[in-house]
Amino acid sequence: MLRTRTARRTRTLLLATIAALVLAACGNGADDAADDADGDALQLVGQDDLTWDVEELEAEAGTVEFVVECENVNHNLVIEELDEEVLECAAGETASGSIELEPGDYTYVCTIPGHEETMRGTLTVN
Ligand SMILES: [Cu+2]
Repeated sequence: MLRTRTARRTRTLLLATIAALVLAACGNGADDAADDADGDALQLVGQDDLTWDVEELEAEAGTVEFVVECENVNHNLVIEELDEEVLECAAGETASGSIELEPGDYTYVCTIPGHEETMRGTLTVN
């Protein structure tokens, strides 16, 4: 009798554990999806010394999303080859924007006068 109850309790515990694991796995899956959404965005910092913190980026073809944090100076982000501005960001703020890109090599540049020479990076789209 006691043994049966213990066995039942063990089985219940086991089922609860499995259910918890499954839920946790699903939960993680959702988190991963959210992370991927964020992870897909290319993160850059427009620095006060008029450089990007990252000068080489890679992305998958399609909608490419950028998130740019500006330190204490305004910047913008233009895909030079397409002469298309993806975003502008004000000093102290973070801006995001996206652009459709086919596979190829692109240059991302801040076109604010005086920035263009030093704020250049290479984006490889696969
Ligand atoms: Cu700039």
